Amino acid sequence: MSQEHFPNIGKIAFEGPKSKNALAFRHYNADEKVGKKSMKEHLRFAVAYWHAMKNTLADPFGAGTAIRPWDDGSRSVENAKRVADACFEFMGKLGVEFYCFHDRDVAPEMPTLAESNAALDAVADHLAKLQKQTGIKLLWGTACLFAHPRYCQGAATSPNADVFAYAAAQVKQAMDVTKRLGGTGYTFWGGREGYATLLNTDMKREVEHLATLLHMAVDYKKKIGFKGQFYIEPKPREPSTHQYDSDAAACLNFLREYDLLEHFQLNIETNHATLAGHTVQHELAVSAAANALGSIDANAGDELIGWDTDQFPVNIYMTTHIMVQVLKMGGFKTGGLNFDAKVRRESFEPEDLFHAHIGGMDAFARGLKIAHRLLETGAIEDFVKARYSSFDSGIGKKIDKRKTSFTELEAHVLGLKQQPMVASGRQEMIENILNDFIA
Ligand code: XUL
Ligand code: CO
Repeated sequence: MSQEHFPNIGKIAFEGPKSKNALAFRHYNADEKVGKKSMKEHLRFAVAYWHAMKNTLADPFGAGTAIRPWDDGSRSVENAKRVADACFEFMGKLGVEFYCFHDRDVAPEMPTLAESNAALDAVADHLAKLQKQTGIKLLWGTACLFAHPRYCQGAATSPNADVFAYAAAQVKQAMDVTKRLGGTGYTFWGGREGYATLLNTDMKREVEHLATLLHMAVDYKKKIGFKGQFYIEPKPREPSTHQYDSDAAACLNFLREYDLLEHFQLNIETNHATLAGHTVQHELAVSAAANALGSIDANAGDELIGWDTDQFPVNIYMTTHIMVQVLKMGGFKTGGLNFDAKVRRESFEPEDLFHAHIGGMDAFARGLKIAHRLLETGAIEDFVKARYSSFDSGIGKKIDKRKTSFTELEAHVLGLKQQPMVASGRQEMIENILNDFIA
């Protein structure tokens, strides 16, 4: 790391809630204990290489605005190494301990697979060096199977077998590199695994091909001895009209149907949940209930814009809801909070990358503390437990244990002296309790 890429910015320090310094943390205090673990152990923040380092901030209506002095835009290994230097300087100053990348973020796509592989290998050597120097680790790697025109009709679900093979080859290399860099996970986001119209699509065949690719990935994982966790990242649409991995429930069903469930967990992204018509806490709860909540792509959408705006998470209610789910499952094991978020097109200076991540980290630090207090007092949990207590004994317990029948239940009801009376759900009271903790 020869040249400094953020010369005007030093190490971001925790200065407490009263600080007026925009380049300081007010709530994220890495080593402060919340319960048994420190904040950094709970939150396991990661920088998303594609957004932080490679996003030009173009949108469908205009060119990129991002000023990124360390990136000359050339498809060279030399440029890729300089971008990596900038990324590690950025993460070091921010105090983020993990990063995530696609193969084509860290290294350029070349005219042939052999050349692309060589470029990626060369950059991976450099990344290994930077990881060693800084202690920063790879949360997960992935392959970009959606940007190149060859993938315009899908990768594993392309109607063309050579394209499928290309995707497999790319995943192979990306897995090799992820293993080499000690990645704790590997993510599959089905970038274009879906369809634009059913009129030209053999859906069953395409979904089977997707399962085939994932089975081969499982085999290859065993073959090379990669110990990281596989994740699937659900998203309902965009770029396709319909994506096969549309939400957590669809992913879990797909994984079960094709005997893949034991090999995969889910990487839940906030705004993908919203696009699927769910809250993020719903998607997290569905995943956790299946023991499959692995990692989180932390971002946010915009209530007024119906597409994947990938904004930084600043809503304390949302970070609280997320951290409640994370704490309830006993915390992350291999996963973490990956900021799959980009600064706005209007926020084009390098410094904006710091403001964005500081905001996201502070919002999650607050969410963590609030969620911890909430769960510790049991204020809401106790209410929920009591709400279902009729299943803890008597006929309820028999239902719970599947030890009864329609005949016995009919007799039970015939013996009741009055109509069943369900207690109030007290939604408003519970919402008020939550507000008290957020205050
Ligand atoms: C796209 C998205 C991806 C995945 C990784 O919406 O979220 O960046 O996280 O491929
Ligand atoms: Co994502």
